[in-house]
Amino acid sequence: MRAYYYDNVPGDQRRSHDHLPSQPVSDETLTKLNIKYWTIPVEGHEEKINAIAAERGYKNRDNIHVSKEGMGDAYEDKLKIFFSEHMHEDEEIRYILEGQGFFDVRESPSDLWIRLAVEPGDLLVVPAGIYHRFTVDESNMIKAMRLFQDEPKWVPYNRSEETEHNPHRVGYLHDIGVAA
Ligand code: KMT
Ligand code: NI
Repeated sequence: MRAYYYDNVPGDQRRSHDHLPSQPVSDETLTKLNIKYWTIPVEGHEEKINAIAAERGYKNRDNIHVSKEGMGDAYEDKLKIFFSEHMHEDEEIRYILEGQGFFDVRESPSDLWIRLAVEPGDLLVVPAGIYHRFTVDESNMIKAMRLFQDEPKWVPYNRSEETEHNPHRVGYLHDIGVAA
C-alpha cells in the first residue's frame, strides 16, 4: 500500500492524484491517525483473516465486488456514495482480494487528504470516526472483504455540522490527541 498526499486537482477521482514529485506519507503519520494496515498474501489468506477477526472481536463480514459487472446499473451511484466524505460509528476492516482502489483518509488537524493506494493483500483497519472516502482506480474493479465488529451494517455518515459532534468523531479526535 502506497500512501501520499492527494493533489486536490479537479478531475477524475479514479486517477492517481499524486503530486509531482509525490508527497509520501510516512507510517508514523498513519500510526498517529490510528490507521493500521498490514499485508496478508491473498493465497491462503483465510486462516490469517480469521485469526485477526477473532483477536479483534469481528463477528461479521461480507464480500463486495465494486465494478460494472458486479453492480450493474447501481455502479455509478455506488461510486458516488463511496466517494462522498463520510465516517462510520464502528471500526471496520477492509481486505483487498482483487483489483485496485484508493481510500482517501482525512489527516487531522490539517484536514489534508491522504490517499492510500490499495492492492490485493492489503488489509486496512479504518478507525471509527475518521473521515474517509473510497474509489476504484482506472481499472474500474475491486473485490474486497469488509469485516464488521457487529451486525454487517454499513452506515456512512456524510461529513456535516452534525458529524462534527458525533461522539465517535469526538472520541476519534480525542484518541489521536487532537482537540475537537
Ligand atoms: C467504505 O467504508 O467507504 C467502503 O466500504 C467502500 C467500499 S470497500 C472497497
Ligand atoms: Ni466508509
